[in-house]
Amino acid sequence: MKTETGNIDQERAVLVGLITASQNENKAREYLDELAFLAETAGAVPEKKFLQRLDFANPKTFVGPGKLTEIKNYLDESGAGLVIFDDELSPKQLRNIEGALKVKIIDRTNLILDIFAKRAQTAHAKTQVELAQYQYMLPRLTRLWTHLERQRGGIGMRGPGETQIETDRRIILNRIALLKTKLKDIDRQMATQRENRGKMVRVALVGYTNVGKSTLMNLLSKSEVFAENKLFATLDTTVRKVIIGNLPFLLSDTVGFIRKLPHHLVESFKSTLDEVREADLLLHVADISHPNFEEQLEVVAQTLKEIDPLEKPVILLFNKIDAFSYTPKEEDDLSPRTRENISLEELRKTWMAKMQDDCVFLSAKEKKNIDELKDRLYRAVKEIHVRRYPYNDFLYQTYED
Ligand SMILES: Nc1nc2c(ncn2[C@@H]2O[C@H](COP(=O)(O)OP(=O)(O)OP(=O)(O)O)[C@@H](O)[C@H]2O)c(=O)[nH]1
Ligand SMILES: [Mg+2]
Repeated sequence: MKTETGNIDQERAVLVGLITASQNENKAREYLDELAFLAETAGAVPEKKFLQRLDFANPKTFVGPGKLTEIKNYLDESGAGLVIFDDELSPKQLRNIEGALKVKIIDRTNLILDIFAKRAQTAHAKTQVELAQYQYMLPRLTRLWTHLERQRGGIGMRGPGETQIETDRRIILNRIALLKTKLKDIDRQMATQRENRGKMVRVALVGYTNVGKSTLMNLLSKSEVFAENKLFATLDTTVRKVIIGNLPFLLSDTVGFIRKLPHHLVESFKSTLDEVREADLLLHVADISHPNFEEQLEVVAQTLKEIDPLEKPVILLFNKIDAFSYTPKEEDDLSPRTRENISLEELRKTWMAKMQDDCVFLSAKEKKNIDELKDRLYRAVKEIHVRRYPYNDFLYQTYED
């Protein structure tokens, strides 16, 4: 389907975010960096960032009128053709901002949907994304039509009649219903497939996007799952059989999470996430070299709670220790310690205590501490197996060589 963002490939982009009571300047900057990474993943070229300090977003134009003029002046001078906002814009905000800036406007939700649409490979992922896109589009229909009118160069032309919008709404509602039925059918097929996998212990890799889940999957299962330095490299779940020390289990690689994952997307990706829901053990992967890894851990924990309120055993995997850097503090420096002043060893102690040893610090890329990971994984899978088949001593004698 035609996405609402249109083609933003190679488009020079301006990014806009807010500094609020709950989002200090450092956080806001990190969020804009993440937005820039998202924009690049979608093919745009971010070239300028605007931040404004506000208690809450302006209900009419997101930023205040002064900032909007500043952005407009920049656009006029530079010729950049795209503005990306770091939050979901209401239909009203979108319309007003578009009217004022007269260039293509997209928001964070729209950008994520666009990336998902580009990356979707299977019929399943495509259907899920299309559903999310239509759901996003529905309340914004009026704007879509005004958009079309303008493209036809109809200055002063009358907007589309209510009936036109109504017809279009009905078409989209029908399409949504159809996609939902289609997804239900696919879900049923996939549930059967999962049942057919038998009673093997199931382990799922979960985590923020770009932390190295697929790289770990490839390492553990010696398979070739697509991994690269872009956001949302993985959309479809891959399941592989892995054997550690003669103990077989199923390992699945899943879609990465992100801050403010569009609600519709979580909804429509529910079946992809069944893999997570039905897992016996979760391997929560984090990128310890990322300045914001602790918040990323929190975002993932929250999203997991939404998907699956049942508490599952979790092992935390702190990946990318090879890329971890820190600056030791001078002894006479009395300013408060920041994340940059904390060593890997200190982090390890803190998290080991917090997780009661249920964590492993490793590097998937440089294959550091992989034996420790395999050992930890073996013990965890075995524990689940023993609990499930308490009388199956025979199996255990053969598994433990
Ligand atoms: N420095 C370093 N980079 C790593 C490590 N593990 C993975 N990477 C890199 O991190 C990037 C993302 O890796 P992926 O395995 O695609 O990450 P993912 O979590 O599957 O990402 P999504 O599927 O997009 O959610 C790639 O460029 C990897 O090469 C590591 O241990 N150290
Ligand atoms: Mg991946």
